[in-house]
Order: sequence, then structure tokens, then C-alpha cells
Amino acid sequence: MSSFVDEAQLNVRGGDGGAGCVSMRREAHVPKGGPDGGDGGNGGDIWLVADRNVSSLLAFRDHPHRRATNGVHGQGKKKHGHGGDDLIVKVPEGTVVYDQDGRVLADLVNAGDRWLAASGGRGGRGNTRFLSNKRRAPTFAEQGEVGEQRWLNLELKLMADVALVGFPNVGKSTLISRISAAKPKIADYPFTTLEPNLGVVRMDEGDEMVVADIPGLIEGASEGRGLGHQFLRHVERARALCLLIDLAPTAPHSPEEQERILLAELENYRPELLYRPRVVLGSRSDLSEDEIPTDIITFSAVTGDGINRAVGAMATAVRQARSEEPEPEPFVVYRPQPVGLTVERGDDASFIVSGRAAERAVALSDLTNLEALAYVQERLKSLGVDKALAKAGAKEGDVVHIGKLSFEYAED
Ligand SMILES: Nc1nc2c(ncn2[C@@H]2O[C@H](COP(=O)(O)OP(=O)(O)OP(=O)(O)O)[C@@H](O)[C@H]2O)c(=O)[nH]1
Ligand SMILES: [Mg+2]
Repeated sequence: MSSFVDEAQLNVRGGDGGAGCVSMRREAHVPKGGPDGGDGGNGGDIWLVADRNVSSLLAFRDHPHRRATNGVHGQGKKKHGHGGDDLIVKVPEGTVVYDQDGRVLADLVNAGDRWLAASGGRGGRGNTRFLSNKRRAPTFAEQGEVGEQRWLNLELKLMADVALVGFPNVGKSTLISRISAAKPKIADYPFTTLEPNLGVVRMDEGDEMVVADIPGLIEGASEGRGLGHQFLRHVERARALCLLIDLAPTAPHSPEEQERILLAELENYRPELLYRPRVVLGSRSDLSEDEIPTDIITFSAVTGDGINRAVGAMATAVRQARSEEPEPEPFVVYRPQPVGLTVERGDDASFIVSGRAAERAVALSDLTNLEALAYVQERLKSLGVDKALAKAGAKEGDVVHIGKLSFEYAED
């Protein structure tokens, strides 16, 4: 089945971490209480999850921003802030996620596949955590880390939920143009449609289904007549089938004959097609002059009569098909986190240190507080930053940058 490509941009932002609290215990009869500032909560993460009931990326077209909630700040009396809620963003099965440079980050093929799109910021630790023998009354706490933020490009490669199967000129393209945003060519002669058109059709409760308008089939299609195989190939990967029977008097066969021929062609091509959930609809009912067989739902795409019923019947077949499909094992896509420590030379002979832990230590700290600054230096040393700088050839007085922190290297 030719795939239908839909594209959208999405901006995701994890929640910010809450700040740690600086607080000292105050109690009657205890003149010098120790620190009791609680930690800030972590910001919420954003996950993209493939969902069978979402059929397009339309939801992102006008509203491309998604944000998870922030962590709450810590408080005195060792009260920790609540973490922010994770945000689940539903995308259609078959959504491929790219970064701004066109690299594939995730491929969410089956319902339940999930991918961490943006991590929430870590909550800052309260001053209680910086208590040590040397530091009896820490006057600093960590700030919350800002949530990860980025633009993603989403691309959808999807298959149809239901294929419209019928003789040429029965009104397949007219129907899809009426129930979706698809704009296929419509004309009063056979074989107007030569390539499938896909349209997203709204069902109830916000669910959507993808309908494929395919070229008309004729008797002998399974033996290759009228480009038969090429067209039948399009039917193959649809979850459900919708047979359109022309009720107009100009139809080349009676309604019963049309249904019989279409089923025979499908069976001849791939017998298993007969086991797909299917619905039979009578089209162009406004032109009909004869008694209509009562067992089929009829509609007119021109007058709109019976259209809702027709869509409802298609939706029922699609729901049945979706429920009969085995649930695939959900698959979690992890993006490897860059780890370790790297030291690079800047243009101006300075040194640039990067690495998650080191950058984090700097980002979380209030660098205007001398005690906090002393703590960061200790922390960087324990992470091996000093050694890495020495190894990279840093000399006394060279400028070093780590995130927002810049300082002069001192050999000790
Ligand atoms: N009166 C009436 N005419 C219709 C109706 N639906 C479609 N038509 C007309 O029937 C003709 C064929 O419609 P199409 O939608 O192109 O038919 P199709 O099944 O897509 O045809 P192919 O692409 O050739 O297979 C057009 O002239 C339509 O305007 C209907 O409900 N009532
Ligand atoms: Mg057509």
C-alpha cells in the first residue's frame, strides 16, 4: 500500500526541577538548630507513545508545544517538593521522529511503543544535604535544573485502516472527499483514480481512521485486467474492507452481481482477504430507481443522505479489525545519554569542559554564594575535572569554561 506521509514539528519541554531550600531549624530551647531545607521535586518527563486510535499528526499543526509540569520547590522542616507529572503525547503508529539535522531518533511502529522525548530537570538538593563535619550550617542549596527542550520533526508513514473497494465510477473518490480532507480527482468516467488517495476520517470519541480510496476494480482484475494486480496490491495491507456497490441504473452489473464479482476477485487474488472485517455499502442511492436490497446500508455522497451511517459502519469494521489484531509487545526506545567528561580547546586558547555530571553540578548551583562555589569546586574535582584539565595541558591562569561557569585554572 502506498504510504501516506504527514509531517509536523513538535516542541517538547520537560518540566523544570524545583529548587532546594535553605532553611535552619528553629525550635524553642534549641538555639542553634541544624539545616532543615528540603529538596525540590524533579520536573516531569515527556514521552511520545504510539496509539492506535490516533491517525494523523494534525493535532500538532496548530499547537506544536508540549510541556510537562515543573517540580515543586523544597521547603523548611525537610519538606521535599512534589515531582512534576510526566506528559504522555500520543502519536499515530508509524511515526518516525527526527532531530533538526534529519537524524532518526525513534521509530514508533506499533501501539504502545514509547520514547523519552524530553527529560524533566532534576530537583535541587536542599541545604540539609550539604551538611558535613566541616560545614555545620550550609547556607546554600541547589537550584532546580531546567527541563530539556528541543524541536522534533515528526513524519508519519501509515497504512490504511479501511480500503474502498468497488467498480470504477461508483463514487469512491466522491465519498472520501466528502468525509475527509482528501481532494481526489472526481469525474464521470471509469479509471479516474490511478493512485490511491488516503484521508483521515474522524470517528466518535476523538478516534480517527485512515480510509484509502483506491482505483476501481473490474471483473478479471485478479488475472491482470485493468491494471488489476497493481490495484489489488493496495487493498492488501488495509485492516478492513469497504465494498461500494453502485445503485445507479447505469451500473454495468446488478448490486448482487457487483458484490459477487468483487468478492471473487479478492478471493482469487488472496483468499485471506475474505476474512478481513468488511462492510458492504450501496452508493449513489439518489440515482437508484429499483428496490434496494434491505440488507445493505445505502448512502449518497452527493446529497449527503446516509453518510453518517456509512461512516459508522466503516468505523465498526475498523474497530473490529483493530481489536482482533494481536497487541504487539510494547517497545521502549532509549536514546543513549552522553556520558563521561571531555575537554576541548576553545578558539581563544581557553578550555571547554563538557559532560553531563560536570555541567549539571554547575547548572544547579548558585554561583553567587561563596560557600556554594566552594562546594562546586570540590564536586568538579571529585568528578575528575582537574585531572582531565591537567592531562589536556592546562597551565596556571588558563581560562576554563564549564556551562555558565568560567574560572582560571590553578595548579595545586
Ligand atoms: N448522483 C450522484 N452522483 C455521484 C454520487 N457519488 C459520485 N457521483 C458521481 O459519479 C461519478 C464518479 O465518481 P467518482 O467519485 O470519480 O467515482 P470513483 O469510484 O472514484 O471512480 P474511479 O476513480 O474511476 O474508480 C462522478 O461524476 C460523481 O460526481 C452520488 O452519490 N450521487
Ligand atoms: Mg476515483
